[in-house]
Amino acid sequence: MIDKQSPLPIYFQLEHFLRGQIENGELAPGDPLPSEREYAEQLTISRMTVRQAITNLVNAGLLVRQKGRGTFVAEQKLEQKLSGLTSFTEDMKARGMTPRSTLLSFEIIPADKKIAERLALKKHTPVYEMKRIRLADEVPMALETVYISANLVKGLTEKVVASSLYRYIEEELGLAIGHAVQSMEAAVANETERTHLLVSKGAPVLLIERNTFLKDGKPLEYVKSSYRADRYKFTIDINR
Ligand code: 16G
Repeated sequence: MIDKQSPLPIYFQLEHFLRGQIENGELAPGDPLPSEREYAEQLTISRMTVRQAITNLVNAGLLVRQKGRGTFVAEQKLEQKLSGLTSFTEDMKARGMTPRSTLLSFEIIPADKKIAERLALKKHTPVYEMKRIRLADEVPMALETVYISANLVKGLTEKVVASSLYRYIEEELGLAIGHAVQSMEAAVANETERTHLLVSKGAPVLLIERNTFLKDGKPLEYVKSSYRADRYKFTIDINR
């Protein structure tokens, strides 16, 4: 698998070989990688060269280094289309995964300036604030804070928000959810995100803000979420 006569650098050949093994499933998500020493001895190349190949694959998100444990094949990212206005529960069920939420807090607070603006309410109007960890097959995927007008969405309970908010809004309250405006930006996970998403220092997250409206144009929710960038990949269809 390594051709020392080739003009291609040796680290590049090894990187290409490992990439192939990951793509064809010979190395599966979660599998431990042999150590740098083993590769170096087996291929009679330097450990520096092995490290270069592995570092490139870590940087590309195909491998993960775990302190004191070694290097592993990364989990595949969940691919999420940004074309439909769906709920977390719907997204996970559509993938055959089991959604679950851990409710971190649930209270009624007076809307501050930003929340009031996003929900087209007067400042200090009561809004529900709920913080949830969203899990798929028991793996934490996102940390989410939802603000919703308490006068519009009545009767919310901890039980409701521990399952599906959209289902309650549509099926129990009969409100028609229309469209949303969403933004996304990259950030490094802060301490709260690291604790709840079980990621290490320096891990990347995708910060998403969603402002959802009912079909009649009334603002329904303002949501701030942090998605694990190591587990999520968003795709968009674009037309010319
Ligand atoms: C998604 C939405 C969030 C919505 C939630 C409802 C994004 C960025 N966020 O997580 O706005 O409140 O679904 O989910 O997509 P539920 O019906 O499962 O409670």
